[in-house]
Amino acid sequence: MSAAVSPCFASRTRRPDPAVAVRHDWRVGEVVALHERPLFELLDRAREVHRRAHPGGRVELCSLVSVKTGGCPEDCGYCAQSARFSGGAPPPRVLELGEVLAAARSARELGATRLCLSAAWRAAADGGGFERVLQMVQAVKALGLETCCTLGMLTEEQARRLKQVGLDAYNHNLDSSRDYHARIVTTHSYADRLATLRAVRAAGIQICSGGIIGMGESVRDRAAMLVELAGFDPHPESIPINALVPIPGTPLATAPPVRPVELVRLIATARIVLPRSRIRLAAGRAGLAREAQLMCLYAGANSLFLGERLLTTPNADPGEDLAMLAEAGIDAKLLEQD
Ligand code: SAM
Ligand code: DTB
Ligand code: SF4
Repeated sequence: MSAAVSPCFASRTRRPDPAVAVRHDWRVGEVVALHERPLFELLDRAREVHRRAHPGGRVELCSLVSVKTGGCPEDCGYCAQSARFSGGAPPPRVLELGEVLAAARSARELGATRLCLSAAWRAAADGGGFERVLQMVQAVKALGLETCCTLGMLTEEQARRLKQVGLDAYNHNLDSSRDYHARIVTTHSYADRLATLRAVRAAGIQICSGGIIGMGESVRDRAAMLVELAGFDPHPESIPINALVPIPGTPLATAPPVRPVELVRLIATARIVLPRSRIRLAAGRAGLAREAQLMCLYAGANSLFLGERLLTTPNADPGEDLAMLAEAGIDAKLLEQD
């Protein structure tokens, strides 16, 4: 055997190709047309971009902790945490630092490199709760994990304070197109969400922003959301794609399930439109066959939520997830790697 590096090994160690085109001027019609290409043509194109922009092919494992669950005043039609659809629940509390640290250690032992702290707030309120989240971020960072928060709307000052304690990323999803968002949420606007994303970017925190499919939106709405995200310069560092998990009692409780091929098409389209971003195959994996999930990873997803629970709903089994990656020969991202 020659000692030459095999093509496979080479592709695991190459640097991202700087020549991959990054555009901020996508048009909605163009993205719809891409999405509607014959499936294998779309996949071929997405795959080529993916291999060039993410040559290691590593998948990032991120875990979630809900530090304040439920009792949210907003009316997002998909959400289990809106007080409007789950009246009578006891008032929620913010977890103690020790509880979050225990969750962070378990996540790290499982192989996660990032922890996302979520709070069901309309907007992060100044005061004890916010101060405690700042302590949590600092303590989770000290364990060697990357940190992400999703606390609702943020002011520039709050974003700066989160950056000061070392926050890596902030999750705030556009969820859908501007028009369709207004049909799902009435208590805050698309402009509010964009303003928070700008505050996050201005503070030097990475943007994590994506959406949900399966709320009755059209392919055009999905494409319009990708166009909004691609308008950021640089593109958001990470894009979660959630398949609706229908929650009893919410307006979307009886929405028909998302067909896996729709998820594959959207991920492939997102990979082409947002070549360098990390695309997170987020909620909705619990009901997806292993083969469907692998198709999503093939199409360009390179991150998963690892852990038994998402926020209020069960996630895919972590042992199954690790077995799926091992079976396919996909490496998990280690800290400080592509
Ligand atoms: N309150 C914060 C906010 O609105 O940004 C953070 C928490 S919120 C639960 C984070 C995201 O989770 C939402 O923007 C939505 O994309 C996703 N999500 C919430 N409920 C979901 C569900 N039932 N199915 C799929 N995704 C969901
Ligand atoms: C995101 O886009 N998806 C995650 C994370 N960001 C915070 C949340 C998914 C929540 C799924 C429904 C639930 O468990 O309540
Ligand atoms: Fe749920 Fe966030 Fe909307 Fe509150 S703001 S209802 S937590 S998605």
